[in-house]
This record gives sequence, structure tokens and C-alpha cells, in this order.
Amino acid sequence: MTVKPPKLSSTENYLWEKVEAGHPLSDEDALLLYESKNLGFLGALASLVRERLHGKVAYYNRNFHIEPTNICIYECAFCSFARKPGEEGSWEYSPEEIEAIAAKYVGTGVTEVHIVGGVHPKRGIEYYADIIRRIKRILPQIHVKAFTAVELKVMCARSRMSYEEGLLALKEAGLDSLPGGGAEIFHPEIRQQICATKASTEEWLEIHRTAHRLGIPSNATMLYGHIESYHHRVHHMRLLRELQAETGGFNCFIPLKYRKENNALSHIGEVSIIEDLKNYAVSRLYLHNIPHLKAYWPMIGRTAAQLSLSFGVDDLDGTIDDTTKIYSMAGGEEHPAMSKEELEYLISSAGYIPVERDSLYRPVQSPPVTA
Ligand code: V47
Ligand code: SF4
Repeated sequence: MTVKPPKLSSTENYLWEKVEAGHPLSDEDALLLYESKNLGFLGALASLVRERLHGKVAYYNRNFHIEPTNICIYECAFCSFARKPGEEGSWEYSPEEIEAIAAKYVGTGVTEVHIVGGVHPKRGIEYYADIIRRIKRILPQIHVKAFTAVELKVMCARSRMSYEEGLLALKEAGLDSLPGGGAEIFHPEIRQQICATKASTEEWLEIHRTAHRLGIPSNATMLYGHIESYHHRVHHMRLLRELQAETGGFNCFIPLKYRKENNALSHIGEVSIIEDLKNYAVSRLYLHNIPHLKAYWPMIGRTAAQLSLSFGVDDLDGTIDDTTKIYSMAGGEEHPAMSKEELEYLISSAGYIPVERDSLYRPVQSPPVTA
């Protein structure tokens, strides 16, 4: 039970009462929260909402990633991962190599594979449908969460399919949900500067809208802590809140902290952990209609992930098994991997109740084998 802190200012009192009464916050309210210097107040208010939704439960899952290629036709200013064909450090897995990765997880109890990569110049829907089918033949029970809207836009175009046709073909092959990547910052003032040429805001939203209509749930992200201002973040979350009001298809929101190593924005540095915690709290409070808030621990680190649980976060994502390079290449955890026991210890030592979830946030009752 979250108790109202003593000695609140009149603005803090106004925000507390509005949230306690269950009223959605306005854009102006969100900006007031962002401008607040009272981190204790933000944590308490976000915890009020978090505990109303999830009590003291903190979710995690057992998952691994496949990054089929880091070859990409785009050059986003914040990206440390992408390479051009033939460039040193580039990779391109064959379907057989992808099968070999999946085969390592047979009998381990993992419930989800997360597949994202660079936007390859040549591969269309048929190629990606084929790799999903191959993975599902090896791991029939696995939930396939795959492809950002940025990748989907290009693969649909290459196969001369509408978003609906492309998504249906992938769903038929075994696609279960979409990850939230590629959203970055929707506001044109910022999008123009950091990723002008890839899927636009309207295209990102339309692809997720189409997926939701076809019964494919998805996640949403926001890349923060670079050249954007608070009002750009609020605008970003407003568009997500509006789409969620229309479709109800978002499972979770994942703020992604900009990491500075090896990319064209390195000179701007990174924001502090105070800013990370504040951003989690404001996201939890403003996005009242998105049920889950995820801290992606390879990006912010283990201690910050523990702290985030007291700032609105209810999900720490997964075991990962050192299978993603997007963040290690940008300065995040070098070898991101945690066992089920380590994740449970991380959560319980922060005062929360660990619950293993599947990709739709249903508790996994009796895990078959420990990963
Ligand atoms: O869209 C790229 C981000 C995203 C950097 O849906 C960077 O469960 C910080 O979407 N610093 C891809 N971020 C990853 C992603 C994701 C991650 C975890 C869980 C889920 C989910 C989705 O990574 C990109 C971009 O926003 N990114 N470079 C960087 N230097
Ligand atoms: Fe390509 Fe994605 Fe990197 Fe942009 S963020 S350059 S689309 S891999």
C-alpha cells in the first residue's frame, strides 16, 4: 500500500489526487512530472499505479534473441549495430545457422525468441516466413516475437505486399507478436535528425495498428536521453496512448536509454540514472492504458533495473543468454545473460515477488527445466 508522502507542494498534491482518483494525466501534467526534482514523490506516485495494476509482482521471462543480420540500408545517428555489406564486423546468418541457434534451446524451458536485425537490402517476406517456420519446427511451443515496423515496412515493399498481406503471411508462418523497436522519437523535429529515412511515425503506427487488427499484439518503445526534450517524449507517448485507446493491442512499453559508444551521437553523452528513474515513473503515470512497463536490463544495468521496480516498472524482460549485440555494441552489458535464479534473486532482493511470465504475461506455472 503506497502512502502519500508528507509536505507535498500544491502541484504535487494536485497530481497525487488526480492519479489516486484514476483520472488520465494531461500532457501538461506529464510535463509537470518531468520538471519535478522530487524523485521520492515520483517513485511513490508511480508505485501507486504500479501496485494497483500488479501489486508487488515483478515479471521476467526466459528468452533468447536471434539477430539474423546487422547489414542495414539505413544509417540512424544513434545506431552502433548496423554495417554495410562486406564491411568488417558485419554478419548474415543463413537459414541453417538460424536453425542451429534454435536447436540449442530444445528442452531448456525458454518460452520466447526475440528476432530483430538490420534492414537487409535483399530479403523479403518469404525469407523471414521461412526462418520462422524453421524455428517453429525445432521449437514448436516457442512464442515468436519478431521484426520491428521498420524491418516490416521494407520486407513488405520488397515482396510487393500490403502491410496486411505481409503480416498475415508471417502470422501463418508462426509469428506471434511484434517487438516495439524502431519507434525512436515520433516528433518530426527529432525524427528528421536521428533517423530521417526509415519508416515514418505514421508508417510505424499504421503497421502496429494493422497487426493489432489481425490479432497480433505488440510492444512499443521510446529512445530517450539524446537530443529530444520532454515535450517530444510526451508527444511520443500521446500517440501511443491514442493508438492503444483505439486497438488495445500494446502489451508493454519499453523506454530505451540512448547509449553512446560507437555511434554518430557519442559526443552528447548519456543521461543520469536519476533521469532514467524519472522517465520510468512518468511513463507509468501517463500511459495509463498500457498494462506493463518493462526495464530492459542489458541496456540500463542490473542495479538500475532493480531500482526501476520502485518507479513503476513491473517487468525486467529476460534471461537473454548473451544472444543480443545491439546494446553491447553501444555500451550496455557486454555479455547479457542471467539465469532464472539470478533474475529471481535480483527481484526479491529489491522487495518484489518474482513471477515467470510467458509472452502474454500469463504466469508460467511449472517451468519444465531450469535455463
Ligand atoms: O529501435 C539502437 C534501440 C531498438 C541504440 O519489444 C538503441 O520487448 C539505445 O526494440 N542506445 C531495438 N538504444 C531494440 C528493441 C527492443 C529491445 C528490448 C525489448 C523489446 C521488446 C524491444 O534499439 C531500436 C533502437 O531504439 N537502439 N541503438 C543505442 N545506441
Ligand atoms: Fe538500421 Fe535499425 Fe540501426 Fe537504424 S537502428 S541503422 S534501422 S539497424
